[in-house]
Amino acid sequence: MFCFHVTFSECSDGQYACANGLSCIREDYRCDYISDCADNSDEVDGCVCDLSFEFECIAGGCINGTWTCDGEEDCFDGSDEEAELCGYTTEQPATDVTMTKGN
Ligand SMILES: [Ca+2]
Ligand SMILES: [Ca+2]
Repeated sequence: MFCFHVTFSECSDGQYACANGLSCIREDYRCDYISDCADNSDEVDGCVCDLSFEFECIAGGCINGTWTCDGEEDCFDGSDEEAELCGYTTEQPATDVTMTKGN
């Protein structure tokens, strides 16, 4: 028996109701590193990171530990690419590198 506090009345058994109440996703889509709810609640609610190989995003949610500082924001809040975490210099964003050659 499912006894969740489901606010989205049309979610069926085996589905997870996103915290914003706007959508239902498959239960097994929770904590799979991919944000399926618009509010990312499926990656935060009840997800427990195994820090031996996962990184816990500041806003919640887990990603593969090897995904930190790889130039792509994998956390919903982008905290896996925080300059402080990765040691980037703030003056030189990694995404906007200009190739300047002397004439
Ligand atoms: Ca997901
Ligand atoms: Ca990343």
